[in-house]
Amino acid sequence: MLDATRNQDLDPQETREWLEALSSVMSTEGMERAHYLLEQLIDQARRSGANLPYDTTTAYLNTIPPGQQPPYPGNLELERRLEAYLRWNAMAMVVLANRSHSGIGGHIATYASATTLYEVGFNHFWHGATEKDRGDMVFIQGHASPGIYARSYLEGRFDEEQLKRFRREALEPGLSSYPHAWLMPDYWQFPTVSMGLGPIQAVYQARFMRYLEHRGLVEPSERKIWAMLGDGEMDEPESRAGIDLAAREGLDNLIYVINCNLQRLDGPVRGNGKIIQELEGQFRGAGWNVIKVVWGSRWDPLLAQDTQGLLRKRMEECVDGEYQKFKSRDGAYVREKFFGKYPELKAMVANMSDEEVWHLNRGGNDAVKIFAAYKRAVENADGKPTVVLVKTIKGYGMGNVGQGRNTAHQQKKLSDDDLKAFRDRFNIPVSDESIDDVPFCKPSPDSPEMKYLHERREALGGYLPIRIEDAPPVKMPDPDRFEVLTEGSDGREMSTTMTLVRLLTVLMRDKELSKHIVPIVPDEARTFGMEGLFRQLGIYSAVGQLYEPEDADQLMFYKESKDGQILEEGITEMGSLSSWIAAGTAYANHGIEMIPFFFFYSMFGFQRFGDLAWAAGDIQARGFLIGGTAGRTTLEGEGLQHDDGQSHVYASVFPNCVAYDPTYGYEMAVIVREGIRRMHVEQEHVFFYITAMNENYAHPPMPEGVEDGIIRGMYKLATVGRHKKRVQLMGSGTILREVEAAAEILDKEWNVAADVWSVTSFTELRRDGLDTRRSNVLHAAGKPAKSHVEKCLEKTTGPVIAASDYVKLFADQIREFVPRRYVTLGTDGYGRSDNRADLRRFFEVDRHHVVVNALKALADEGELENARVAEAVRKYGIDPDALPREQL
Ligand SMILES: Cc1ncc(C[n+]2csc(CCOP(=O)(O)OP(=O)(O)O)c2C)c(N)n1
Ligand SMILES: [Mg+2]
Repeated sequence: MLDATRNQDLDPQETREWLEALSSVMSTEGMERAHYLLEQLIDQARRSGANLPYDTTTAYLNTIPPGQQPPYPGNLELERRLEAYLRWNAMAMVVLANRSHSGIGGHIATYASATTLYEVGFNHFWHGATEKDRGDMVFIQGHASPGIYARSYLEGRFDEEQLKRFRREALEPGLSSYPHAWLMPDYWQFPTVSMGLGPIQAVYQARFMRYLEHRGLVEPSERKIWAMLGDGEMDEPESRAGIDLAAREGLDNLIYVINCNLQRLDGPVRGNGKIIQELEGQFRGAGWNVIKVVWGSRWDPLLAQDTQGLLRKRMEECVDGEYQKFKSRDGAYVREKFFGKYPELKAMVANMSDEEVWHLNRGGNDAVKIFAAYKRAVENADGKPTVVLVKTIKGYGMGNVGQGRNTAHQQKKLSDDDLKAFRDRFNIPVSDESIDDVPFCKPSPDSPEMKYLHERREALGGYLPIRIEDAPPVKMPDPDRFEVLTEGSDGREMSTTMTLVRLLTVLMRDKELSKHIVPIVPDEARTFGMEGLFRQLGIYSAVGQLYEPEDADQLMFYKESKDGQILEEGITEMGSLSSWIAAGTAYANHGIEMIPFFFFYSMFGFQRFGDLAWAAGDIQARGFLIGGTAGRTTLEGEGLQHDDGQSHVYASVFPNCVAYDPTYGYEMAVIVREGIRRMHVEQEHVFFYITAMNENYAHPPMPEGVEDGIIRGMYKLATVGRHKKRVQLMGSGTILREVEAAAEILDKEWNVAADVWSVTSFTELRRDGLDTRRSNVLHAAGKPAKSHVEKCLEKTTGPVIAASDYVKLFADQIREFVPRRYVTLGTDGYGRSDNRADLRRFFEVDRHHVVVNALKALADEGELENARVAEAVRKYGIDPDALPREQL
């Protein structure tokens, strides 16, 4: 508990003396000295045993006092006019879209609250892409996109027809609801609309820029990363997840601007508190520069008069719920409720009209205040990231239907009266007759406004947002680099993870290729046997290595260096994926193709970072995601929270994720080679998910002619036995080896022959099957095409049995394309800890269950007596009455 007397002044005379002393130091010796003295005083008190509660917040005032504000370099009058047009057009887009299709959605209130925040950025700070570099990276609040489109319209980048296709993009080109690089690849850079994914991505983009500089891959530059964020959005854990890293890494190229309009979707962000203060405390505590822009210039004279601190006290004691309500009412209300609480304050505004009281503006509606904050943020070079906390008004200018209303976020329709009020409020040249059409408006091309708009962007290097893809492709590595795997392991037992690490080690010797590679691990390198790379490649650290590592005398010591190549992220899969996204989009953001390999525990992959991976697909990140220790039964002894039997199912729903579950080293080699070719040579917009296991076994050399099948998803590995009865056995990942063993048993013990198929990707097989089917439907009169699965199986006989280390749904994906009886085995249910053999038996994917299911399929085909199946169940000691695994 805080001491109750803490904020009470027990001796005002003494207080004044101390404060005067401080003022005198500030004026004669400067701020630095004053700061030093204060630190000394606090230190002395602490050393004497005082328990001084640490306050991370400052007064509820602007961080930059009026005296320190730089002169405004722009033409405020022209900017104000331009803002009015932007506000109108952004609103018109949403209103028109919802008139033609009620329910199409869109947001007015977000941009209305943030217009000036964006305009000061566009007019004075945000650099476009030039010959020198690609300019600043600006993460735009997703719901503000109508305003950004409105600006592009004024700039001539979009015409009215395009604006009319806002949120209508399915059958003809239109404007996406939100920033989606996938849908507007020449325009949007960063998908942000899933709350919280923008802020974390921004941190890692800022860090990756430093990484590229330190590795000498790009020139050091003044480029900044700006993240425009919502105050409600900051509640997402991901929004704050990267802020400690940003401070630790000294990312003074990173600026967050948080639009504190005090509201989220349903209502106030912190009705009973103050979001600005809360965020200030958190960011200061994390080591950021915090710049608060709370009050607009119209408050300056009042604050200057506030010698007794009563106005400050009132500002401090009001909570956000009240501040919100003030702006949803009128000047008389503010006079009564805010100033009216204390007679002295009431007197302070006695000479002001209600109108003037109403126009006491917030920081976020004052370009001068915002400019001062942004300027300080970009000039800051003290090794700290900066957050600008700006107080704004949700639905500003929307009048009774929006401003400060709890319903503002969802407001999409305005009546004629509301439109007229909006028009009058911003002085838009639309007549009463035409107001019902909500026409888009722009000043004439030779007007001072339009000249100014273009001049400003020219001065800053060009229009934003813009996304450019012109990175040179990488050169395909020499084919013999892959021989390390295609020639087999010569009987040596190793895991597919080890095969991949071996391949990576060899690829790193290719000087040309290796500079593009970015290995990323979330504290998991030893798990995957990658510690050898620590020494070989070094772990990236912005400051190098300031200590002698404990294992310095070892061959594979823990080497950190400024030009280190490995990103050792610590235990953050979200952070690591953000790094992977930054690397995987370097082709667009830096003009250089990078090849990230992110190794993680597969269970903590898609299941944990699914939404961020969705954003990675949207942003068209390219690279390899490696799900290590994958499969429900390959990981011995770990259990429920670690055993992954579903990541491939998650991966299968990402439209541009190409996923493989290889078994043998040569399959791994072919897949990685294909990944490099498709993503980094052909520059397709796909990413690869490859599972890698930690079960050791020998890897055979690559058979002839299987490469195409490996890539397509299945190929014939072996034919076992010569009998009349025949089955087709499919397996993927480590379970393929159980399937191979089952084929031997079927041959030796049951006189059944089997063709064994290695399925490297059920998911790719399904895609091919669906494409084939669709094409046959649409070209019904032509010769029907066949899917790869059909082509593989058409010349074979016997029922088909598939087993994998994933839930049955994984193999079930191709059911439609299997021309005969199809039985799938998989690991449905929660994982548990045990050894591999027992786990496989438990989940009914071991060789004996494959045999029993094959026999049953033959029996169902009438080729075998059911009694023989029952005999097999007995023979292998399988309990016929055990509960289904998903019930255990
Ligand atoms: C992860 C996620 N959850 C929920 C939403 C739905 N949503 C969209 S906007 C919004 C409120 C945003 O509030 P805030 O961040 O304060 O933005 P602003 O007030 O500036 O509109 C919510 C809940 C979302 N887009 N993403
Ligand atoms: Mg908000």
